[in-house]
Amino acid sequence: MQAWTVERAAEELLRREDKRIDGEPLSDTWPELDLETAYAVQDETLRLRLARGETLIGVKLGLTSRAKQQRMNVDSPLVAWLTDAMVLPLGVPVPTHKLIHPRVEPEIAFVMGRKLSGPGVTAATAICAVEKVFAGLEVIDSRYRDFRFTLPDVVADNASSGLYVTGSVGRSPDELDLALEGCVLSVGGSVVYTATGAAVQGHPAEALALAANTLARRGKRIEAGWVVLTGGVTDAVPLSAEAPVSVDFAGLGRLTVGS
Ligand code: 0L1
Ligand code: MG
Repeated sequence: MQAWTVERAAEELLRREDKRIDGEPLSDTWPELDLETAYAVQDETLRLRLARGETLIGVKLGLTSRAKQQRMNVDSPLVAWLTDAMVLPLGVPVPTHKLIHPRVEPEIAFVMGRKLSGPGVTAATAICAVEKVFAGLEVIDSRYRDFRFTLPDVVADNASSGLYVTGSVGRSPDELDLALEGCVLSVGGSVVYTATGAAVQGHPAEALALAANTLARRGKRIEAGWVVLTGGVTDAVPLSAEAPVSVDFAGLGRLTVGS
């Protein structure tokens, strides 16, 4: 087998995504894959996405809650990219024929009023750059069989990006205590997980600060108008044809996705 390079790995991950096939984690045959190289693969997949006409519209954090870290057996958060092709319009069924093994997780989403550049960003400065907060549901998908991966694998795979939907009404961040924002995830009307926003790094604004500071190490920043998904508040649930998945947030409202 040919040796992996950043370019080959990026092409392979996008090939799996486009053909809707999963495969073994890169690290199985590329044990030298470290975090720096994995972010280079992620950036190369973004370059390829933009070259085929997608637009960069934001960032997503992954594995910012203990629930997600424990489930995926990975103990650090990560940052990845959002493009316009990942937007699922409100009320539109999830196009499962384009996904491999979709799972759904609740997210607290920010829309940025101002740009945010690290280093040295704190949660307090981060939240001042947020214009509106929205309820979100992310439909994650993985190009790795059974979602089996190491941290560098999932970084390279753009944090299992798939699709996401946000609610129609945004709230000002000063209207809410996001650490205490209650979140109930239900499948087919039955409650599966509950949490509050504090599950996300103690406060979703901490996750936003972490994204800005992590991006700064790579010479990048969060732009005004971007969407930031702060990471799954609870573990994800599989999306099945039988039962829609809903989230009820205390202040941000309700969202449902189904196929
Ligand atoms: O597949 C995964 O669960 C990794 C991405 C994590 C997404 C999140 O925590 O929001
Ligand atoms: Mg997520």
